Amino acid sequence: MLRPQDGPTRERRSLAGLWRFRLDAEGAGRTQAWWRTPLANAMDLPVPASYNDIYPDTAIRDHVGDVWYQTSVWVPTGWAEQRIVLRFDAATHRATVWVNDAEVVQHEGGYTPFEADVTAHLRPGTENRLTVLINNELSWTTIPPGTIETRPDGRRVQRYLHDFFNYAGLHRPVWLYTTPRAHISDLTVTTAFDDTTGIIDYLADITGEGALRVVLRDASGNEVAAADGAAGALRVPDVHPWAPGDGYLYELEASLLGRSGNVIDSYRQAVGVRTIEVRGQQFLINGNPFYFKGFGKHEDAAVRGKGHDDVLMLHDFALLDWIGANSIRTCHYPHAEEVLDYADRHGVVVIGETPAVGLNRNIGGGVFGSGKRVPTFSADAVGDDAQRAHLQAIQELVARDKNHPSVVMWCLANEPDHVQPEARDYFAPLAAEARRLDPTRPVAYANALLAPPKECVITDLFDVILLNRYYGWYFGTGDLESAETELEAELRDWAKLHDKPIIISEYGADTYPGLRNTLPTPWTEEYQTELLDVYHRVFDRIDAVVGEQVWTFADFATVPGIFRVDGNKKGIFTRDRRPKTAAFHLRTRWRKDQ
Ligand code: GCB
Repeated sequence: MLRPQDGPTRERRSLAGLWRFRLDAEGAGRTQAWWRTPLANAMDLPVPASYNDIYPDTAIRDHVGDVWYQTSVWVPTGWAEQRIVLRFDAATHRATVWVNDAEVVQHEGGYTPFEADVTAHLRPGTENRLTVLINNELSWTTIPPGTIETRPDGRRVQRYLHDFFNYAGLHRPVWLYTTPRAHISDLTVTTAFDDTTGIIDYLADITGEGALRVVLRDASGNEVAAADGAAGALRVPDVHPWAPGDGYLYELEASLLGRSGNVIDSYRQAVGVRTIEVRGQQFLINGNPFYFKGFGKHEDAAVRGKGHDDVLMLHDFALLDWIGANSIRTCHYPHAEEVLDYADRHGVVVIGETPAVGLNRNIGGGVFGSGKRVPTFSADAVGDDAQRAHLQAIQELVARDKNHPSVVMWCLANEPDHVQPEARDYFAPLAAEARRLDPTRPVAYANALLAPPKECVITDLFDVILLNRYYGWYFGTGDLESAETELEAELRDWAKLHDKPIIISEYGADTYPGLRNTLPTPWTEEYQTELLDVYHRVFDRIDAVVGEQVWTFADFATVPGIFRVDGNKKGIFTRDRRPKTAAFHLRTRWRKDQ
């Protein structure tokens, strides 16, 4: 799916700003057709942002159900001959959209973009009303799943098994953009090497008539290759590869040409030439073993919740650079496309994750249950509908991010039940579909310690083993000696059982900033630092370990609970991005070879 862009044949208009907003707990707006008139009794709300934390009002923060957004847009008369598209980069978790009186699109899934051709519904030269109904409910048919509890007083409370606050709203930019009527509708690029020559395979989808021509330019703007046709291969001698820490990008300009050679449409696509391969227990980028250093990371901040913000994004990347991280996992959902663009340009490696988190009735909010197993994959919990939603989430993730060189692997789920035999039937088609859609990237899922390695029924469906481990925290709290021996024994088991690389995709300890002790006791800054040391000693002794991603980059919001002190505090940075002691420690380790 192509991102909106400005260019000789296209124009883009951001709809960021203050919209009108209204809660609708009773669902009255659907029957009363609130999209037909200016939204009554509305308040202001910024887009993009989560709506939950803007006002100090629990009715908004904890709202379950429908909310309405509305704005009005002037469409210039100059757009009259163009095709006009309305695009939402994300609406969490589902949306219905009207332009003036017409419903134009519905979308399910809170973290991938969707759009509608609104040419027939917008009136150029006038002001147009745009209304969005958003619903934040999670159920056993949604990804991520959840359940709604009705309290004795009639209040509906959203419950879920994942460990982050259920922020909702228009989290990412909203665009109106134009394309010519005949246009380039999609582009797919994959890259390879023939010795020092880069090979770029491209495939364009075209709507309407026209001939396609592509030109590839290097980062200085020099043309290095060109081809004609909707599909083909470009060869670039002495190619400058994209590599971790070296986000070198070429630019592919695709032009749709009319009979006389006139440019009907043109689209520019950044291309990083690189390969990914899993060979035995190694993860190779451009044929070189790569070791992941970094974090599982949320999109989360005070006030804006999960709202995308360039200021915060840049600051986060600056901190990643400061600490010497080379990679992130986009926990636990696809992050904003701006994040991937930045990672492409700066050589940051990304594990892209779907929103399939909490598919496990034996863990709640990161906390393990009683040990008595409850089935997760069943008709009354995660069943066929959830699997269909999960499949769609995978398809939309790959469609959105397939061309990003920074994305080196797809993580299809975080901590699903991996022991229940039905997990295999659930995951086999999903892994197969991810491979079919993108044969160039490995697939994985992040494993929680539910059972010893040999009891996992799905590892062989995947290419890389991602392990989220909490020895010394949830298991053997406070006992770092046992943590070291148990972690090592378990990792050696995995390495013996499977000829696959292992990444520790989560490890860490809640740490209350400023809580200090001469003895490392849980929640202190000393404990976080020592726990990381223990894990690092183990990683360094096991060759199959090809990466360490600490949980987590920064403290983040969760539902209230006795395990959470104003949110999850496993951040190496606080929620306002101040370093805890462990940050300096990690910096020493991660920067030592740089
Ligand atoms: C996990 C989850 C993550 C939680 C974390 C924790 O295993 O993957 O979402 O936040 O543990 O801190 O409990």
